[in-house]
Parts: sequence; C-alpha cells; structure tokens
Amino acid sequence: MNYHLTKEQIEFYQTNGFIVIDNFLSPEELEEWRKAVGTAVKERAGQKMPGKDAKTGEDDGINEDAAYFGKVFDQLLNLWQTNEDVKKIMTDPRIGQMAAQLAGVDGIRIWHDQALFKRPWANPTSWHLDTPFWSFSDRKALSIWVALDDATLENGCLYFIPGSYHQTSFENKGIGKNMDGIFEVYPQFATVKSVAAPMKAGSCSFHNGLTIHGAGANMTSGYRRAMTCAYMPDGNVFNGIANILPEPYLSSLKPGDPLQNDEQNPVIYHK
Ligand SMILES: O=C(O)CCC(=O)C(=O)O
Ligand SMILES: [Fe+2]
Repeated sequence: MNYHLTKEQIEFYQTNGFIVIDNFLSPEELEEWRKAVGTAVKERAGQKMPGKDAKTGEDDGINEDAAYFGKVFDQLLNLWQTNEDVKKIMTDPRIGQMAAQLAGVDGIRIWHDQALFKRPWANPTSWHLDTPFWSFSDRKALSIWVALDDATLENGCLYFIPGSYHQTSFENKGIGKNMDGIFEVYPQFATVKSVAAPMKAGSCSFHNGLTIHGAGANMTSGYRRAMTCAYMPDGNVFNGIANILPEPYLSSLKPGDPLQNDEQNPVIYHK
C-alpha cells in the first residue's frame, strides 16, 4: 500500500479539496479488496445497510427520485459491519493516517463505508456535496474512493471542482437528476473548469466532503466498481441529522452529544 504522503500531496489536497493517488494498492492488495468487497456485497443480497430494510435502488428517503437514483449506482453501506475481510481493510490505520494528514486532524473515525457500483449504462452522479448528508458538521470531513475497476471518462470516473470546498456550506441540494442543481446554490462555480479524475484499478482519491464533485454516466456495457469510506474527524458532535445512524442509538442522541460510539464509528487512527 502506497500510503506515504509527501508535503506536496498534502498541500495539493488542502488547496484543491481532492487528490488522486496512483497505484495506491499493489496488484495483490487490489485482488484482496475486490474479493472482500465482492463477497460482502453478495452477502447483503441488496440490503443497503445493516439494521434497516432499505434495498439498493429503492427510495431511501433522502433522494427524491428513487427510480432515477437507483440507476446512478448500487450503494451498499457499512460493509465493514457485516464482513470481517472488509472490516480488516477498512480499519487499516495506514489509511486513517492518510486521512488525518490530509485533513490536518489528530484522529479519524469511520463515518460509513460504501460500495458504489455503477452498472452498465448507469446514470451520472450529479454534482453534489457529501458532508451536508452527515450527522456532524465538520469542514474537514473527507472520503477515500478506491477504484476496483479502471475508472475512465467512458464509464463514470469522478470529477471535481477544484478549491470549491473553501466556499461551500452545509446546505444540502442532494444528488438530484439535474447535473447543474448545485450551481443554484453556488453560482460562482457555474463557470469554472472541472477536473476529471480517471484512475487505474487500485488507484484512489481523497476528497473533502464539501468539495463539489460528481461522476459521469457509464457509457459502457461493463461495471465501474468503487469502494469508498467517509471519515469523521474525532471529537465531533451530533448535529440532529439522522443520516445512517441506526436505532436505538439515534434515539439516544440529542444535538451536541459527542459521536464516540466505537461500534458505530470506530477510531482507525490517532496521532
Ligand atoms: O462514485 C460515484 O459515482 C460518486 C462518488 C461520490 O460521490 C463519493 O464518493 O462521495
Ligand atoms: Fe459524494
């Protein structure tokens, strides 16, 4: 695993709100990740997340058009909680260290992992922010996105609006049908140049959850599989948004309470 970050890489991330790391996984590690994630997804049989009935492709109560959203990607969350091999991969302190160094924080907890598989001919992932979906409000929160297949301009690689995270807020536009919905909130970015992030399988990117980002449609008959994980810097508090928190934990929380439940949000790295 190519987990050592240079000063230049950290500076690039902090300026632009994203970074691509080529050849993050060795070919052997990539095989291990594919096998673990593939098995974990099969085991779920479409169940979107542990403890809830929602199936991938069904209305999740967050995105307004389930039929459309179901064809953006198959989304399975918290595979680390249902598969031991994924747990081993996702709780790797080396990845936590990368996230902490990029974000400039001392400790990193898993918010949730998610497999994001674009099927053949999948819809694009419209421009959006991540952090406003989550149950804490931290401008440094971020995600890793690991390509399990080559992610190309043809099959739906990621795109970023560089530097946008310095100006965006916690207002949530969701992931709608219209690619340009986000620019109603942030018109200042409607005329900037986006950056495509094609990646070989085994490469990865990190992006700040307030960086405007999206992905293209899958214009091919093959899959575009990615494994991702969202990270919460340690020390955050509940902001009142339920997001993916399960009952009865959710009901036990009131706004302002620390989010430090190791069953739900394990610490994977601390300085
Ligand atoms: O994989 C995609 O299509 C979108 C990924 C994304 O939005 C994310 O990882 O936050
Ligand atoms: Fe996202």
